[in-house]
Amino acid sequence: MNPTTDAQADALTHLGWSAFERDQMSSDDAALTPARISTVNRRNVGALTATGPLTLVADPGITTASFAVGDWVLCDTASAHLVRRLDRRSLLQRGAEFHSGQRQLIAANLDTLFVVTSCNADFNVARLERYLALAHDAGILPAIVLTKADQSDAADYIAQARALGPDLPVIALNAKGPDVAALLAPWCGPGQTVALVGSSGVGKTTLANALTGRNDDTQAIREDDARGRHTTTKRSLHALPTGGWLIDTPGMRGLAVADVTAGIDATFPEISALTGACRFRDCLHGGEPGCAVQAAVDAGDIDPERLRRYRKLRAEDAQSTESIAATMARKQRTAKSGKPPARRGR
Ligand SMILES: Nc1nc2c(ncn2[C@@H]2O[C@H](COP(=O)(O)OP(=O)(O)OP(=O)(O)O)[C@@H](O)[C@H]2O)c(=O)[nH]1
Ligand SMILES: [Mg+2]
Ligand SMILES: [Zn+2]
Repeated sequence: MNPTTDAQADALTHLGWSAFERDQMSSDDAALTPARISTVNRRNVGALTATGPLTLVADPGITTASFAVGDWVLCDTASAHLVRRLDRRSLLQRGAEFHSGQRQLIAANLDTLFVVTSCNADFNVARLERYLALAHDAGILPAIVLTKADQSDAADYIAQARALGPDLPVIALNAKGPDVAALLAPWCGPGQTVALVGSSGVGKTTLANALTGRNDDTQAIREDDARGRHTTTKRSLHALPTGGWLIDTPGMRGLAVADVTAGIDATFPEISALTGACRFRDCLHGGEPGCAVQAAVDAGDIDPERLRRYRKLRAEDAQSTESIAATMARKQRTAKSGKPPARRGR
């Protein structure tokens, strides 16, 4: 069974392999090699094994979109065939389009999510809360990284980010400065996997380069509105000299939530702690009688803006969750009847 030597076992542990993955292997898998996906392409995936990188192809009919960067798979190295994917410790995904009933995989087996924004016009509390909801729902520790602290007074941005949660790490820095690795070291230790997410131009690749020692492309943002130019176009996994792993991602344009009710509740703990005390079990906290949340707003204990954003996310989530359920039911019906799905617009 692979790994065949101690050195290979060490190399696998270095890649982030743990008891969680090992326990999923059976004696039938003896001839297969564990590999961690480093890039997902249209027709194949790039992967790292204990003995080096490989390009793998899955069975016909299995779309590579069903794999995420960070995934563990078992492969046959001789044929470069991806045999099966192991269960994930965590999976970060987003609603692909508003209410489309589909989700897009962002990264798998993450320990920490660096939600990157800048001390400029990119900073948006509602968007940060969306990222936090996705991370919390996936059981991934979020941290807010505030870049461009060298270009303006960061104090107000730091205060707004800190207000998003008592246990939420907030790190303000200059991504081009000398202390990036030291500031982010607590989340980059051996076996740890972190991903950088955020809008285009916030400095994800600048941070990645500082942490990995690579020299991937970065590009200046537009002066007028601080928007980036979508320089990074693919997700990719890279080794850190600290023994951890880092996933850089392309700037995200939209961030829909879908089926992340628990994540939204975890993002707004001061609100979700009270919802059980509302008179109606399905209270939407929008003026119903006996609403404990509204009472806390009236008493000045809950920020009304937080409640407004919570309700908006919950409503969007409910609608997307319904679309997902409908899509799945349709797929199941199709699978049973053996008929291809009806084309849209008919
Ligand atoms: N002064 C300063 N400039 C920064 C900082 N972080 C990033 N930049 C600059 O911002 C621009 C955009 O940085 P990138 O690293 O390309 O941004 P990105 O998030 O990877 O963008 P996409 O790949 O498009 O998603 C570059 O010109 C960086 O040099 C920072 O903390 N301070
Ligand atoms: Mg980039
Ligand atoms: Zn209520």
